[in-house]
Amino acid sequence: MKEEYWNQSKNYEWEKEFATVLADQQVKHGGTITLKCEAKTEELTAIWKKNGQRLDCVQDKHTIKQNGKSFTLEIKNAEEKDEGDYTITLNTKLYSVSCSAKVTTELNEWREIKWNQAEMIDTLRAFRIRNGEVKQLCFLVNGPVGVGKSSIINTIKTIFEGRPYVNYLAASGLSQSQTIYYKKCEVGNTKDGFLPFTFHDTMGIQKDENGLHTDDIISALKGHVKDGYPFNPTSPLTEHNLYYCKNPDLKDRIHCLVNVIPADKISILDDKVIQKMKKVRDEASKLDLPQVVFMTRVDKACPLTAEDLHNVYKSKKIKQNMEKCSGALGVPLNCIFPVKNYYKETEISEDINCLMLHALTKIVLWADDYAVEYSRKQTSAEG
Ligand SMILES: Nc1nc2c(ncn2[C@@H]2O[C@H](COP(=O)(O)OP(=O)(O)OP(=O)(O)O)[C@@H](O)[C@H]2O)c(=O)[nH]1
Ligand SMILES: [Mg+2]
Repeated sequence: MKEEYWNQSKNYEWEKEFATVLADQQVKHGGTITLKCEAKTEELTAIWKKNGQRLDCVQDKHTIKQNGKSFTLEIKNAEEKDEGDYTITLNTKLYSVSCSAKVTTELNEWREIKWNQAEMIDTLRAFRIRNGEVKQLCFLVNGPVGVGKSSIINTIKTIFEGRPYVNYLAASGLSQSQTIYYKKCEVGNTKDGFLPFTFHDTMGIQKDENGLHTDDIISALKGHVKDGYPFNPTSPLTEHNLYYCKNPDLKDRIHCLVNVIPADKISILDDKVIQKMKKVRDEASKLDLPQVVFMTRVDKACPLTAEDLHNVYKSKKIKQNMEKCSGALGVPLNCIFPVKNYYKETEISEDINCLMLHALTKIVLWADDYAVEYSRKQTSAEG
């Protein structure tokens, strides 16, 4: 009978009983969630529910208060498990009325980013390589097909050109790699000067034998692959090939391996692709090479981040994806950098630049350390 009455007069009763209703809450982790409403009449009893189940109150966490017409539920030390739909049902002798609100939590910004590009650009332009044997630090981008490898290079070139740069072919949604040559890309220009680092673009890895051969990446890490080499998925480079560098020295080698993983597709990457990337990582580890992950397409993985890039280190989705990346490839979290590439923008975005510059600044320093350490080891081995 009570239920029937409620169904028939839902809107009327809702308006009749509530002076104010519960409001949705988005609270930072560790903060306090306060759900509050006010009834129009007194002598009501209240029942709180979470996701349709009567709320299981935990001491020192949940506090339920009723003060005359005012009803409050306070949840201290907000954490992810407090998320959900909260409902208060007010009971009179005759009928019940309810209202609900959604509670979500957000992370405190857990990695600090400077959202001001000028200082980072100046620092990188002023950067000098410590090891005199090396004129340019070399980064190799490695990852599955169509994940934004070439776009990373376009984005970095865009930052230092000060205008959108699209020379390194970035393709849309294809299953075959668009990059088919080993391509060395300088950063900067003759007018403003070149930066002391280069990026080496590669073909994408595929689950089958159509993609980049892992032996070719491993040869490239050691400096055996010359610029312009046309990748051959079925037959890796041998020392008889024109593009094979027989005696590479430190300047020909790669100084940091940049693995590229798309944030929106990490869960659906084929295990065979991950295994190939791990094989390359293992070889890079044997060479003591710094290895990082640039996690692209953060805008596709998280609507909050797509709306405002400043949310990238507050987003639970992004953090979860970074953790997945870390688990899949065995790269520690502090070597994983979420980035967004230019792909549809025709104007410069300082936010896109800053996120990329943050990552770039780190890898330049780590590659520089590697070059110093490489020579030190060689000298001590010779001596
Ligand atoms: N939304 C979004 N799209 C991106 C981002 N980075 C790259 N893309 C898009 O992803 C597609 C593939 O980008 P590419 O840079 O060609 O990828 P790739 O890894 O070099 O691809 P292959 O050379 O073919 O293996 C293009 O359509 C890009 O515009 C990003 O951060 N966000
Ligand atoms: Mg490419």
